[in-house]
Amino acid sequence: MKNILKFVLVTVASIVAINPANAQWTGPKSKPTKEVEVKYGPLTPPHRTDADMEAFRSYGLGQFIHWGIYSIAGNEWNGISARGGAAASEWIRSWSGPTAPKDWTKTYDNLYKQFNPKNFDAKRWAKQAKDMGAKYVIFTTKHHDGFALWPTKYSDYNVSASPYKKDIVKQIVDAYTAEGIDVYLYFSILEWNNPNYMGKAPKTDEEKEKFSKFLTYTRNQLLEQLDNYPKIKGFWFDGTWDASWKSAYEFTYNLEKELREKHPGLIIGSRFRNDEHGSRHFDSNGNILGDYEQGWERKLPAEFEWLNGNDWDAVMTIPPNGWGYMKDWSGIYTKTTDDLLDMLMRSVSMNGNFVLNFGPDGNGNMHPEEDKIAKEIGEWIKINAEAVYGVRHAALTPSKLGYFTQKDDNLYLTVFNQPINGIVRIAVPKNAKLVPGTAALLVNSKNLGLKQADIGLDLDKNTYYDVVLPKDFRPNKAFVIKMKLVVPKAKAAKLMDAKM
Ligand code: JFZ
Repeated sequence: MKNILKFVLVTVASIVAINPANAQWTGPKSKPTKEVEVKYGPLTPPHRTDADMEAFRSYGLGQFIHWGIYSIAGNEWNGISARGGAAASEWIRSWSGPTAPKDWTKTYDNLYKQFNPKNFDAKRWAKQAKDMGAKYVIFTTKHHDGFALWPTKYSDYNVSASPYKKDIVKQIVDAYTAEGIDVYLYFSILEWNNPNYMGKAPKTDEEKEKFSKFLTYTRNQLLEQLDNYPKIKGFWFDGTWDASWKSAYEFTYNLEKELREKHPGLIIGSRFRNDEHGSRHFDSNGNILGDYEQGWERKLPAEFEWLNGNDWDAVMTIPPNGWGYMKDWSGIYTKTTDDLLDMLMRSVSMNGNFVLNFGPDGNGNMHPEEDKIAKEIGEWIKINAEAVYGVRHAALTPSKLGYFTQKDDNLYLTVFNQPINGIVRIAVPKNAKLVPGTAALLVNSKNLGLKQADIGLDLDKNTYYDVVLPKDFRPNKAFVIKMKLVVPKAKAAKLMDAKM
């Protein structure tokens, strides 16, 4: 009887887990109501407090780089655009339909013979990232096409077979580390052209043998990366959604353990593995699988509560989609520096990191628009760094004007929407132990007028503090107001309410 009950529970749990409506990683998450037995659950506590994890928590801004042989194409071939024919520029190998060039897959799989990025200079990229204000970088060591940018011993399809020959990953790790930027390696599990890889869960003995070879290969490559690049801080896994990988939950559990033992402090997000019921990112009981939630991709949480107190980062493209180099940015909406700063501050105000993607071209140059955006973000952060790094979510009513961040008794409001009356009104819960005492602009350290406002809203739980902006203060970029939090002076006088 007990066994039957367990079977029913487990079956229901796995149906729930594979239902596409539940496959959504983002958005509010409800905790499962029934506890299920989970053997292959989290390997680390939900809120690590070691120095590496604390560093992750204070990064604020990161840089993502998608670079590989897809960068040679730039989302087009012989002047014909892959838009509409391929899901994204780094997916161009799977270009199909009427616009796809003849024998395209074959052409693509031979592109490595042209990979010779003559302008590649890891130090230049690292310097740019530093000037932009990035505190970590996530670099694609191998994307879905399987081409390795390091000289792996476990596959010939790697950079040493290209005319460029040299180890790219090593140059990235060294150059970024030298700039004080932490390095995370992006690693795609799934490989499109590996004969031992399959999407479906292996069934026959032959399939099982093939896939177990693939698993061994994956393990070898990951251990090799830890051996070659001991300075890295973490892995950013991708391509882990296929049934084959999901069926290998025992292997992936042991592999995660092995990686962590080999490299203490290693940070791994929730996109690496699933439990034995097929539940990804969070196990069947809603516990996070990994050190931070890794499901925020090209979307940001609307509400802090959705995050359930988990660490997280969001990765973002400048174009709507497309992570690899795209030569042609015309006719699509590309996010502006203001858009991206807004997303950065929204993320850090909710205890997350914001990771901006760059897709350099086949010669090793960033897109000119990326250069411009990196420069503008850096200029803004230089002035407002205090509000960006090492800050936490502030437990205040969200402001319509921008985003709050907090560090000890410093409260920051980054204003994106300029108030028409020149007053930045801050709602503070009436029972708050600390309230704004002084206010100043970060841009010039000028003190601003601050007074308690008394407005009548029925059953209002807040009291209001008005920061008065200088008369002719009309900036054309977001600005930060820094406030010192103090113990409130005295309770407001008791006023009589009408009896009705
Ligand atoms: C993956 C890759 O396929 C893509 O090329 C890029 O590297 C990106 C960073 O990661 O894309 C995904 C993965 C998961 C989702 C969407 C895009 N998802 O589940 O929403």
